[in-house]
Amino acid sequence: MTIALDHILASNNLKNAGAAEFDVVHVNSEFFDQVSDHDPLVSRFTIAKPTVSIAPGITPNETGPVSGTFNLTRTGNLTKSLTVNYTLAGTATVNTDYTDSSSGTVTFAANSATATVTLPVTDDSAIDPNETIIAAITPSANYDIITGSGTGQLTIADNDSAGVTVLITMA
Ligand SMILES: [Ca+2]
Ligand SMILES: [Ca+2]
Ligand SMILES: [Ca+2]
Repeated sequence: MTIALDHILASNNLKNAGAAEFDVVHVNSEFFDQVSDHDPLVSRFTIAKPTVSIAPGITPNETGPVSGTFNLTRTGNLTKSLTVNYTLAGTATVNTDYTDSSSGTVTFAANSATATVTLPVTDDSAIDPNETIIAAITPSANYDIITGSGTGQLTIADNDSAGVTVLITMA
């Protein structure tokens, strides 16, 4: 019996992404001991989806003003860019107390494990302490959200007070 060796070439990224199997499909089963490159070959790769998570970064502050940030992290194959959508909620009002410079979409650059959402704050004159911004990653077929790490919360530091400002001018 002659055995011809068949090869499937796969990159390490693909091979290491999950369980890899290689089989010869014996359609020529009447030749029960035939194993040659005339047989169809099948390769099976189980590709794990990347995981993403979000966490609060810089605390937003009306004084400055200082933009708030959320830091996103991903694991898995980093070689391609990955776009993640998110929603914003909380007691602060978007486009009033802050703006969303990313418009609900943030992209991990190729070969980058982190991405940042930046939310510029409005230094208004309203007394609105402890207003919150809650960002939540939107589920997608392109990634898995790490359980318990799909949302993050920031609190805007206010700089307006109910106190009366008295200006004393010395004669
Ligand atoms: Ca405000
Ligand atoms: Ca203010
Ligand atoms: Ca304010």
